[in-house]
Amino acid sequence: MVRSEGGRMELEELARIRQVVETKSEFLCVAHKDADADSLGSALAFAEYLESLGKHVVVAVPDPLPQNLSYLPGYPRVNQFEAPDDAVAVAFDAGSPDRFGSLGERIRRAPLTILFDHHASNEGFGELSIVDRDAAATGVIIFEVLKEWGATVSPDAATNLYAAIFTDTGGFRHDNTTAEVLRLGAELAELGADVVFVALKSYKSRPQSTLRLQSLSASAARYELDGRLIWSEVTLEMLEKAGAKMEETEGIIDVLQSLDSMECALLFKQEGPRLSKVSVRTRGDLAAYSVVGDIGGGGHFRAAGAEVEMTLGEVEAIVLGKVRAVLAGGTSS
Ligand SMILES: [Mn+2]
Repeated sequence: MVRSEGGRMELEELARIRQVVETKSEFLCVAHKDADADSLGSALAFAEYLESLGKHVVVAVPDPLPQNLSYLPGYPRVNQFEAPDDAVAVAFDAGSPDRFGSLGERIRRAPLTILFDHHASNEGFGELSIVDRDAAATGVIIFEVLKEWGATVSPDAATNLYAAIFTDTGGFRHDNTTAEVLRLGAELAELGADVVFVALKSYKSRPQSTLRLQSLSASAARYELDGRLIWSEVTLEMLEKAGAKMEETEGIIDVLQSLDSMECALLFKQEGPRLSKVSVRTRGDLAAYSVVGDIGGGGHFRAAGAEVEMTLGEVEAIVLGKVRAVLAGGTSS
């Protein structure tokens, strides 16, 4: 069931969205910057539904194209055609237009924006939105919306939605893995989602450069406060040494957060001389989004991130200073 934060049905808002879907003919479905399977899988599944109603749909992702998601059904269509100016923008899986990178401005210019999201830090943008902070993935919301509308979910759409839910739960391992989520996974499998293929492509298809980068970064990890804080970095030098691209950093934070004693895991990435990123994972009382809120980041309770125009050293000083103070202060048990 589609619901708001308090569990109340969001059916009125959904009816307004339904009316837009029925009356408009041009749509632009947009995944966020550094698109993940939740964002792009949701966009592709929703686009397929719109097309089944005879709509003209463009699916777009801000540059660079996420090659690691090329296994998602419908991927070759991404960024193929320019959407007309009057297209309704449908944004997936992010809390602010800024998260849509080079397409953020395009979304702002659209005559109407519909947003589907599950981020705790959602700013509430878009004229129409379904934001369910309790949903494990945006893919959960899209699947529930499609069911509410009586849509036929094809095997391709099921694979896209399964990939969305599977990866946003860390392969059904994170705290957001509930009985409901597992049931949705089973339903999607019954609808023809290729669950083995999704697992293979998500977690068992890494090139050697990715493993080399992972080991460089993991061996550079620092352990503080009796292992309650673990952090590392990916520098431009490491990327060169491993022969890897920045998009290959994805699994490193999972290595860091596998530490038994960790309450906060941080990975700092040097994207340029004055452009850096930080990924945050937490266990215990510490909210991941609170770690990066001061520097314009956001996310969920257990996972968050930020991109900032700072040197690696600058962002490390700010974020580490904050986390050390919070953990040492005993706010986190
Ligand atoms: Mn998501």
